[in-house]
Amino acid sequence: MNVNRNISIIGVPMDLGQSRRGVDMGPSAVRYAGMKERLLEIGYEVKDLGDITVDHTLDESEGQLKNLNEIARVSDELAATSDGVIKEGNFPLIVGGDHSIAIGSLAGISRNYENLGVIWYDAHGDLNTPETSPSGNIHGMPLAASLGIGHKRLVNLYAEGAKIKPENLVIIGARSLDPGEKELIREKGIRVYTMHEVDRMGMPAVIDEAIGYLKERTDGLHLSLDLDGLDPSEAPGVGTPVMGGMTYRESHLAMEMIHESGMLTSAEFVEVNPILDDRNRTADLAVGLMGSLFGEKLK
Ligand code: 6HN
Ligand code: MN
Ligand code: MN
Ligand code: MN
Repeated sequence: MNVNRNISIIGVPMDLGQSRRGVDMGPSAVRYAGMKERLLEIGYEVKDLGDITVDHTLDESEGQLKNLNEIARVSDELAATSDGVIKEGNFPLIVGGDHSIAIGSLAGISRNYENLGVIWYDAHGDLNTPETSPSGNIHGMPLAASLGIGHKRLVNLYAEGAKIKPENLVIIGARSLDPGEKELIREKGIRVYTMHEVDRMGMPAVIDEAIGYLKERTDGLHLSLDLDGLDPSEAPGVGTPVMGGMTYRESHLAMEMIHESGMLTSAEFVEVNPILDDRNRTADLAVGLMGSLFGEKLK
């Protein structure tokens, strides 16, 4: 039901936004798991644009922010690349790398919409600022930066100021929020379905409600899927696992329902770390979820 049948894959082998090595191999692992073939089989035109170059030798920190310079440089390139993909009329499918890359994807993608909607499928809120971050890891900050809050290098990346609006954002699966993130959620009135709501309402009601809410106010929809949104028993290859996550079945259903909405205009899959994985299981899972997101038929 996605209108756009032309997918452009962008790999971003970024590992500077967090502290576990190996997540830079995420794009390779996901390609190895058959991403392109899977999408071709469903009937899409698929172009793999290859990887954006990341210099892993750098280790420059600015105050509380680890590796700020290289992350900002890569994000800027990713922003230009994803913006270009949309301007060519194609669907950007971005594969990480750690979640700091979302700063770049949202900066580039949001240029093309008045009100870009975002579904953030994650155990975490990624709403920290240099002041509230417990770790200094930029992968915990991309949503705050995209909302215009945080270090000016990240906030003003590719274009000045906020890239998305708090009312156009829905977070699903949160179960590890830092105190500053909770405060920001309250202050901005961000819609969050924590695991409590997922358990209580059930995934179908969560997605129905989220889609209904976003449909009224947005003109594009980006899915940012952090594999740690799923339970670590099903997605072990992630750097910051949190128990009590969404299941394989709930996640496939969520992807199928997002597909059925016909609203999806871009997507990213992040935090696959093959070094921490069990025989590429998490990359296989990511590719399976892409199948559902892009409308693979069960019968
Ligand atoms: N992710 N809230 C923690 C931090 O360091 O800011 C963890 C962030 C995890 C980020 O998984 O994309
Ligand atoms: Mn590295
Ligand atoms: Mn995340
Ligand atoms: Mn996470």
